[in-house]
Amino acid sequence: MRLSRRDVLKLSAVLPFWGTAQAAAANRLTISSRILEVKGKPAKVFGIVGPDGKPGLNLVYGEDFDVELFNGLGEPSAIHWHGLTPPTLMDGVPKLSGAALKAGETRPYRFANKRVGTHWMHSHLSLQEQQLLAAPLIVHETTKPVFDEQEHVVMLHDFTFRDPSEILAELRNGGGGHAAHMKMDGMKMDGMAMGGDVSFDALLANDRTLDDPEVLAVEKGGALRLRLINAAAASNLWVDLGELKGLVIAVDGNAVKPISVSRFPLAIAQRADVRITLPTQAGAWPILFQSEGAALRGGLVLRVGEGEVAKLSDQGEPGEAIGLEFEAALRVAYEFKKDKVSQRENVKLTGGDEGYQWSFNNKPMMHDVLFRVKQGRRVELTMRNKTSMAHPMHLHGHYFQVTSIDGKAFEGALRDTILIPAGAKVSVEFDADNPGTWAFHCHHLYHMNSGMMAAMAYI
Ligand SMILES: [Cu+2]
Repeated sequence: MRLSRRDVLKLSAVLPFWGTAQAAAANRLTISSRILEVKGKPAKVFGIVGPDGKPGLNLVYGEDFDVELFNGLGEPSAIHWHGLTPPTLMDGVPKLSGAALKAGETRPYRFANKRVGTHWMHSHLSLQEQQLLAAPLIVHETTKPVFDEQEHVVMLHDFTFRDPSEILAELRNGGGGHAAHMKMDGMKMDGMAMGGDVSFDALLANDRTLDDPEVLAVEKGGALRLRLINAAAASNLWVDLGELKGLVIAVDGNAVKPISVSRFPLAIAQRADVRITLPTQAGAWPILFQSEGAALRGGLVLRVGEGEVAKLSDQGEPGEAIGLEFEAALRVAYEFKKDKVSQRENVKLTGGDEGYQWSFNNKPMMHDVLFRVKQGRRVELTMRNKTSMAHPMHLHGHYFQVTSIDGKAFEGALRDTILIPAGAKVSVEFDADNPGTWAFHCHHLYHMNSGMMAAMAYI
């Protein structure tokens, strides 16, 4: 006999040995710390372990999001389900969606999940994300793959041996990479240092550095779907497929018209699904992730048969500044029916000069309401970047369509995170269909913790 959850609830009320009146959640996730060896040195980092003992969670479309989250750290934490559109109280942002989880606390998260695709989960508290407090969150379209293809998730992190609070303090005191960036900007060195203002010790792909990379065995002539997640705290990346070609079939979990690529950008917090058809001869093909504006790179190796894996350096040519050319080439996968825009909002991305103070419309924000929307409206949000750095902007609880870049309208991708390069103007549209108060912020961790953390409320 198969019991529904309601049956179990009823039964548990009459069967005292079940111990609790609540049905057990389908999935238990544990926030824990672990020791990771990076470049021969041990480092204490965090992680989120799923029901199968592996990082994160796999769901199938149609299945409820049903999680019991246990905080196994000796400090508070809060986990946001990046890419899902839960009710506001399940969104995992302290101050906006309830309190953080205390050390040792267990909390249920239950809601009807309406999203499919490559997503992730990460801490939304203090600087924990820099300490690798993140994991994949994959919602498969179907129980069995529709295509005959191998699937592999690649989680990317920028890693530092330093205490992130020290890095933030240094940035605020006018030091670190940011100082160099500001200086170069003053000297009008175009195209330089548009990206990273924090320097890192390693760029990890599934916790491995490029000098000791993950080697993925793939079939001769087979099809591979890479689910790439840029979980870096402060590094926009270039994905380089080298000699291989791939089709980007989804961004931020949402299908796009397949677009052929060998190199494309993946901003902080964004995801991309890339379908690669492998060569028919034995060999080894590195997939590289190059930091924007820095030499540091990471990667993994696809290996067919007995292909020899060459030694790779984790230093490459510094990645050029990421623009919006790739974004402008993306198209929503299907005829997208939408209402006429009934509300327009304009947000200027500002600050970053004195004392690393970032802001929206010249006001530093930490959970402050930046704008309000009315339920049922189609909202156009236009972001203008008045700063000298790029900002990956993320709106919680909704997904949006990219509809205009620098004044040029198009039917772009559906996303939850969009990179706004320095000087750029980008419009997105979304339906105000999920009442609550939602985080709207820059996903660069140090910008977010220095004034670029606002909220969108409902009227
Ligand atoms: Cu930013």
